Order: sequence, then structure tokens, then C-alpha cells
Amino acid sequence: MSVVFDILTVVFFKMDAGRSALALRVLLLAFFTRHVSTEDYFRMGVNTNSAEAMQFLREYDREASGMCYRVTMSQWRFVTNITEYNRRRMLEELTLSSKFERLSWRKAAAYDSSRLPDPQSRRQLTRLVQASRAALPDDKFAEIQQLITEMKEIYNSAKICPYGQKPYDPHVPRVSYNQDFPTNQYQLANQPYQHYQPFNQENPENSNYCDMQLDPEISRILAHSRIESELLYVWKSFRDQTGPKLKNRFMRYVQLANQAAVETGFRDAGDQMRAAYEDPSFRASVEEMYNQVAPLYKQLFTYVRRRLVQRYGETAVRSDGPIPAHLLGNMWAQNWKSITDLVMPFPQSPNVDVTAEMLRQGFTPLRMFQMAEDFYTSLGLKPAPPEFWRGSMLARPPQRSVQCTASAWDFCNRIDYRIKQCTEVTMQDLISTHHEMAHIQYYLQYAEQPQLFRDGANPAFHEAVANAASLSVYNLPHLQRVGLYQNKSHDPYEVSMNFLMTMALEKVAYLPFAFMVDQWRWSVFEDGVQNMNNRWWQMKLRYQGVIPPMPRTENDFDPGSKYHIVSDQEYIKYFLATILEFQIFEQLCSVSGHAGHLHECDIYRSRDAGRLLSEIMQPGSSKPASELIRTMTKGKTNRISPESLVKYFRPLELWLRVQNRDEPLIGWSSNYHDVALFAPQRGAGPALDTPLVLTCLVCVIGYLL
Ligand code: X8Z
Ligand code: ZN
Repeated sequence: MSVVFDILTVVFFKMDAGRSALALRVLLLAFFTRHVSTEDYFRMGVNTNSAEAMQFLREYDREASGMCYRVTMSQWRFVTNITEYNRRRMLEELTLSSKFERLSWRKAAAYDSSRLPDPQSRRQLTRLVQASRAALPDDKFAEIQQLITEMKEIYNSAKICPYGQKPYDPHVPRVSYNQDFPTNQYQLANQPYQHYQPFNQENPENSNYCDMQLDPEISRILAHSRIESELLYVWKSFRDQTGPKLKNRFMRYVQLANQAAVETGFRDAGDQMRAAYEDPSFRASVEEMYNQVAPLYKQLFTYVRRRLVQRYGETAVRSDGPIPAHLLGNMWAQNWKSITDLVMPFPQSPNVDVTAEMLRQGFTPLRMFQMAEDFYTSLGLKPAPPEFWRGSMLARPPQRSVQCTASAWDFCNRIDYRIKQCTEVTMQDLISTHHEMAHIQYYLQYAEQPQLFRDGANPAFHEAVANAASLSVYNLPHLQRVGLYQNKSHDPYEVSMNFLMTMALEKVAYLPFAFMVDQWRWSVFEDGVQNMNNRWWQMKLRYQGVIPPMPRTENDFDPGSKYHIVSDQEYIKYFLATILEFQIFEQLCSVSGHAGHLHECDIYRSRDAGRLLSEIMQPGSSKPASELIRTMTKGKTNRISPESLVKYFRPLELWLRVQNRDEPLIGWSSNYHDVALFAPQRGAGPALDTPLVLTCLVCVIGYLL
């Protein structure tokens, strides 16, 4: 097949670059690329001079590392000191970097990488060409980048008014918002649940009324409020402030992303995103993984639903139906850990939280990072370099505005690595500290690889490795070993079930969401932008068993409430990472000699576990993920498998089965009313089964424009 492809490529490049030739090229390439294998289905050039190609790669490596350093530094300066000046500097660097990307892409795409004798150079060229949108003409490349920037800005500036009050009207007296809130265990000493600041009657102009952002105010309400009408209000208001403003831009983005993908040799932008996984049956593989974890999810779902019925009543939650999305403690119902208080298996036994003990022992952010470093060096891995301790931002600095989301940074010069985290002395931040330090360890391990391989083996690996390490930290034996937890008089079985429930609310509940996001995105790239909101909710219902708490129409654009959709970040990696982290964890436990329950394994001080981690991290993306999984599992498999995750939660699953034994239905059944919440009304826009020919016509017109 690649011969056919070669001939077509040569013919196409000799064609007149006029519009009709381009359209024909796009259509024919799209047709033929359906029939080639994943290894060689992106566009290739005709230059077969391998010495020249290798020279190009050497120069690219040096220049790309330099460019990456400059961009990363400008981004770091901006997020750790948000000023207009730093924003402008960052945008300038990003513009330069885009130009460099386009130039390098053109040079790389001119080579026929399949003819290079050196497999590593072939792989580098493939990576350089296949993930980029640089195949677009200049104006469209600039347009899609501008669209993504605008969508992110709209999303980040979304604000809503406090519950129960209309937008500011100077003639209407305001009441304080600070009423009726339940107190609960999450009001930690140093991280109180902050009520929204009441309206400032004296100085309305300076009041931060109608200034509630997703993070932290709206998220905190969804996590902690148990007042249904309030949950509903914030759920809807955030979607009102995002979706409608984003929908048109998103539609144009789909069109341009697809054009870029087709011009690079893919069927559509989803096909291009999936290529990073180097698996020709990737869609079937992930679907199979979803099916393997679905029985466990349905047990958890059924148990949680019963507790929600007890809390909110049958009118809010049907006892065999899907769960309304606003009751699960999170804007997207993706992570249910904030409703732990409602579903704890043994409320009389404690949930593991060592925050109070950390405070008692006088922990500081620095000490937390030193503890995380000690975790990795105890495995025989590398200490953080002096530049890390000099350059990182480990706590929120006073008197300057910063972005607080925790992240780990590689400045691409093999010297500078940093973490940005507004660390507070809590257990959650202690876990996050170990997670971010695992990313730093990954960077240190693959530092000697060329720039194009300084990455995870596939997009899921970085998160998976970081989470696998965290599994060994948020773990009763480990917390005991480091002197943060002593089980005094509680039943160990009850403490274990409470612990596993907390983990399940974070990991198991998350899987169907992490799975459906890109199922939806791929369907939009593949089938077009009609009925996008309906299709979003169809998938939410089918995979998560979640329905909207109020009617939704195509005027809404609920996928736009998720940052990764509007910021063009693939999401399936989080699904795979959540599965892979348990697989890696089990292998680490096995080489460290652990016997017993998987959820009680601690790899601290195991040099063998460290060696295995190093074997996973050192190659970066220079080898296919399947090869690494084969090595890691000692030849047992080369695929990501949910077996370890299922094993980890097995004790909880058994407990859930007993709890659910009298339930008429494990899972959910949906009725006409559920579906009517989001199904399009008859005559209101194109039907779901719009003829393919019409869709194609729209595409062709799009390409011609
Ligand atoms: O986006 C993130 C991190 C950065 S990698 C903040 N996460 C996903 C999400 O928020 O949806 C972490 C968990 C999944
Ligand atoms: Zn991470």
C-alpha cells in the first residue's frame, strides 16, 4: 500500500498548487489513507538522502532545545508572575516558536523517512511530522492557533454571580450569601471552605460580586454544598457562561483541525490524535478496556446512587435510573471524591487523612518536597538538582499574582527543572508533591535522549508513572512507615474499606468520564458538528449513567464546560493513565517482593522497584510503549490492561456486591424522560442521520474556502 501512497505523493506534489488541485489532493489522500497501516500513513516527502536527513535532525535537536528553553522560560515567568508585560513576552516567544515549528515541519516533511537506514532517526522524523498542524497554509495555521487562544481566554474568564442573587442592581438591597452552609470534615484548619464573600454594600464598585470563578469558588460549592438548588444553579450558570460563547469558534476549530489532519495524511483530527499510540486497533482496544472496568464501575455507581437517593430523595434521583450530574461533587461528575462523606462504608471508622498529624509535626512545603525527594532516592533514583531547589515555586508567593495549578517543568536544557505548586500543609498536597516530583524524575531519567524523545512512551505514560508512585504514598503502610499514621483502635477491615472507597471515588468513578470525552471528540471530528450537545449527553448517559439535571438544547454547548475540549488537549490519555498506573504499580510491587493485598503495597526503599521505574522512564519515547510494557511485565503482555486495577479494588468490589445484593438493577436504565432532557425536538435542526453525502459536501465546501 505504501507504494501506492508514494506514487500518489509524487503525483500530488507535481500538481499545480491551485485550489481545485488542492481539494482533489485532499480528497484522494483522505480516500487512500483509509487503507494504509498506522506506521506510514502520514504524509511523506520524496527526499531519500539519509545523510542530509540525519544532519537535519542534529541541527533540529540543537535548535528545538534552544527554542523550547526560551518558550518555557517565558511561560514560567508569566504563570509565576502574571503581568501584562510577561504575557506579551510569552506571546512573542510563542509566535517565534510557531514559525520555527512550521519551518522545521516543512523540512522534515520533505524526507521520505521510510528510506532512512537508522530506525531512531526514522522515528524522530515521524514524531516531528505526524503530530503537527503545520501542513495548513499560513493563514489557517494562524487562525486555528488564534481560535484556541480565544477559547482558552473565554473559558478562563468565565464568572458567575452568587446563588440567590441577581446581577448587581444598585437599587436592590443585597443579602449576605453566607447562609445555610453545612459544616463538614473538609473544613481543614489551613484550608477552610470559603464562603463567597458577601456583597460589599459600602463600596459596590469594589465588591467581587458576580466574580465567582470555576477555581476555586464554583468547584468548592459543587464539592461541599448539599443544597440541591444551589448545586443546580452553579452547574447551569457555569455552562451558560462558557458553552454558547465557545460553540461557533469550536465548530471552525473542528474544520481547521480536520483540514490539517487530512493534509498531513490522516482521515481526520481524531485519527491524527490517536496516531501517538502506535496501535492500529486503538479504538477497539480502549473500548475493550472500558468494557473490562464497566462491571466494577456499575457496582460503585449502584451503591452511590442508593446513598444519593437517601440524601436527596426519589424525586431527585430515580432508584434504578441514571444520576443527575450536579449531585456528584464535581462540575463534570468526573471525580466523586467530594461526596465521600455521603457514601463512606463505615462512618464510625476514620477516613485516612494525615493532615492534622502533618500540622502537629510542623511540616512545611519545603519539608514535603524533601520527603518526596527522599522517596525517589530511597529507590535508588536521582535527587533533584540544585537548580530545582533554586528555581521552583513551592508555595504561593505573597504580593504577586500567580497561577496555582500544580505542574512540573522541563526547561529542555538538561539543567533546569522546576515545580510550581502553591503547597499547603495537607495530605492531598503531600500526595501531589510526590506526583509532581515523579514528573521531575521522569525528565531527569530521559534527559540524555534527543529532544524529540524527551517525552513519555505514549501520552499516558507520564501521568501513569506519577500516579503509580503516588499509589505507594497514599497508602496506610507507607504513611505508617514515615510516621504520619498510627491505627490506634479501629477495625483494620473497616479502615481499609473506607480507604478503598475514597480511592474508588477518585479512580473508578473517573474511568467512564475519561473514556467518553474523546469518544465524543472523535465522533465530532469524524461525523461533523451537528447535534453536538445531544451526542455529548448520549455518551454521558451511555458510559457514565449520568443525565443533565435540566433540559439541554443545541443552544447549549456543554462539552465547552471542560477545559481540555476547548484548549485542544487530548483526553484519552487520562483514561489510559488511570489503568496503566495500576499495571505499573503491580509490577513495581511484584519486583519489590510485596505479598498480600495490592492496595497495601509500599515500594519505599526498594532498589528493585527503582530499577524497574528507571527502565520504564529512561527510554522516553524512543521505543514504542508496547515494547516497554513487554519489558515491564517480563514478556507477559505488551498491552495496557485493567487487570491490576480490578485486582486492587477486588476487596471493595466484594463488599459492594454484598451491599447491592437487593438492588433490582446493577447499573442504570434510562427512560423517555431521561433522553428527552437532551434529545433535539423534531424539526429543530438536522436529524442525527443526516445523509453522509450532505456531510461530505459540507466538508468539501469547507476545504475549498
Ligand atoms: O488536567 C489535569 C491536570 C493536568 S495534567 C490538572 N487532570 C485531568 C482533569 O483535570 O480533567 C488531572 C486529572 C485529569
Ligand atoms: Zn501529572
